[in-house]
Amino acid sequence: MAKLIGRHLPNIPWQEPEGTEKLPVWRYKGNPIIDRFATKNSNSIFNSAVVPYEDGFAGVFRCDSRSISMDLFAGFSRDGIQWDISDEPIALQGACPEVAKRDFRYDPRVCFIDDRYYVTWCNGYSGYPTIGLAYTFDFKTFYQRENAFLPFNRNGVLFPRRIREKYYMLSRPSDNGHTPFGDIFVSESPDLTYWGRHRLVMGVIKGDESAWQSTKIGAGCVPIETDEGWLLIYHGVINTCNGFVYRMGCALLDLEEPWKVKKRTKNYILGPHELYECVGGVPNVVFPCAALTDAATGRIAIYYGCADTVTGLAFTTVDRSTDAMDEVR
Ligand code: BMA
Repeated sequence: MAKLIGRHLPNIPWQEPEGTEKLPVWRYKGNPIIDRFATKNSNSIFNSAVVPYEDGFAGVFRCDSRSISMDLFAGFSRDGIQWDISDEPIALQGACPEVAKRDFRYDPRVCFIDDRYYVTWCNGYSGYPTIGLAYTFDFKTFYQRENAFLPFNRNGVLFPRRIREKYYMLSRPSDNGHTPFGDIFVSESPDLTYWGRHRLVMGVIKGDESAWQSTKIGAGCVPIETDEGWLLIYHGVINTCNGFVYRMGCALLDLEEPWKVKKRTKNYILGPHELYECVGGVPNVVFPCAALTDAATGRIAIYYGCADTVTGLAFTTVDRSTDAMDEVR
């Protein structure tokens, strides 16, 4: 039985699975929790990240506007389910003008390290996607730092603590379009500015052994520390006659050498089955970007984008997710 390491979160959003639930992950009955029009000018709100904050929760949300401009918006919630999201995008401060130029911003992740909340996202730099980085103490003022990597890159996800004195970030090198390939890498940094010692963590699985993850994969939620390893919830993609289909899987990474995969799900743990996951701006997408955890009970609440349109909530436990994994071949 794996154990979650970390804080107790007695107010974690939670519903027990019904007897009929067969998959290791089950949906919140009130899904979607965030509607596409939840802010004044939004066309869609999805692929967003939340964390515990004060006696409730805070988050950074991807809202695409009705002109289909992609940007990041801050929000707050008392219960993690009803969200109050700003109508104005986050104004990033403090970066050198070359980095601060706004191009496009999407798919945020939020990671608490030491004393502050770091935000990573896919940041357009002169038209090229790379990993943007900023931090905040209060979800009101955000300070931007240097982009983490050269283009082309997406799905930058920080580890929530230093490993052997170094920061670690997962990422998925890509191209400038709707990337038809992609594996997960990890990079190390002494200071969150200079990144190196890049290592392959895991790749797609070719053939039909685990075909849902045969085209590309990318890190999803901030890795969750357990006594058996880092639990990584990620997305996997298959290319079909009808385009890409995004599903959710999980893996267990070595605590000290996080490029070493101990186990990984052969079967997906959540796929686009409900109407709001199958129909929308981009059909057939579940895209995890954040997880809340409660070390006392082993509960995990996953926030995920649905069909690039709305935001969903789903649940698992540390036992159910680790039991769903197979040994790595
Ligand atoms: C990826 C990203 C995600 C999106 C997904 C499905 O490449 O752009 O933001 O959810 O495609 O469209």
